Amino acid sequence: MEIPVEVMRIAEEIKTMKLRGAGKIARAAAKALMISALEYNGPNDVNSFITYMNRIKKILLNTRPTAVSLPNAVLYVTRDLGRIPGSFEDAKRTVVERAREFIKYSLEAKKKIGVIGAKRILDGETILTHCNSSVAIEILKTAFLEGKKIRVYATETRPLFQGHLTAKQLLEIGIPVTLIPDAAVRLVMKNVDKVIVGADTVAANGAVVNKIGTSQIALSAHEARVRVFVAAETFKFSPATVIGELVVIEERSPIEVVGEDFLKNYPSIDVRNPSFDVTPPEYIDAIITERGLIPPQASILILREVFGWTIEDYIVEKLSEV
Ligand code: RUB
Repeated sequence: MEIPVEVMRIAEEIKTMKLRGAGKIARAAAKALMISALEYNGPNDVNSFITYMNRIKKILLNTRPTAVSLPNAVLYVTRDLGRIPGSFEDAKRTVVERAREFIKYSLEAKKKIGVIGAKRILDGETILTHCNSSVAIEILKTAFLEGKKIRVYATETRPLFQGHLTAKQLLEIGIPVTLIPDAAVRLVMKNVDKVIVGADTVAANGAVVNKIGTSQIALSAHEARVRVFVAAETFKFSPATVIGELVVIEERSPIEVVGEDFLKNYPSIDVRNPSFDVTPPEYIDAIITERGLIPPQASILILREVFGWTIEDYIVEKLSEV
């Protein structure tokens, strides 16, 4: 059976970053699975349905490699399809229900993090943020709407300038914002009270993978004794890191860094474009999740809580499924 056009469009938009941000791509993947189940018109048996869903799972899992929110969403929606009692209609219905559940949970988690995170912001503070994290922005928005007079430094976030989006979104909310080049972070750090960033993946040891440049910002904050907060829903915690799997860092086209002409004119210059980096837990003061604020070292407890105490079995089983 053909993959629905809308599903292919969602996968393409994640790949080309028209849809971006770890939370948004997770919800988009859940939506794609829901559409796939709703539009399935192949043979009426569970096995054919599972084979079809597995094809879609693969397409979605191959869009972008770093944010664990995406595979976590896919596995949440499609877990144990073969073991659902009843007819294949029940399996279909379960996929649709779980996708809706995930999307709802994810949107509510963002709101909760906004409320929890805003408690850490004091009236008059200056916050620095990086890239374009909807969850970090939710915190800033909540604090602002609570009446706290805050200012924000937003880094432009080369090479794709997601910081421009952040600056525009903050402006819309009414928060005074100053856009700075990424390289200006250390210079302005003396005027910053807190750093708040999002996350694509949180590892079991509390290391945070986020947009390239985050670890330099954390280093600079550490030097200036400025506290660093990471806003991350629990579905951004990576179960596979519990058994030592490494997070794959996406490496994008060098064209995003220097443009096509430069690459053509200087073919022997090696240009690299790693999209994410890893901030060690020592440089993070707290991770703000919808379950509360935790020290990064407690990430393993979140993983145990969310994925169960038999997490190792869970991972081995899930990894072998895809
Ligand atoms: C986006 C990025 C964001 C996280 C968190 O990178 O690094 O900080 O995804 O976003 P990209 P959110 O632009 O490459 O997707 O808080 O919205 O989930």
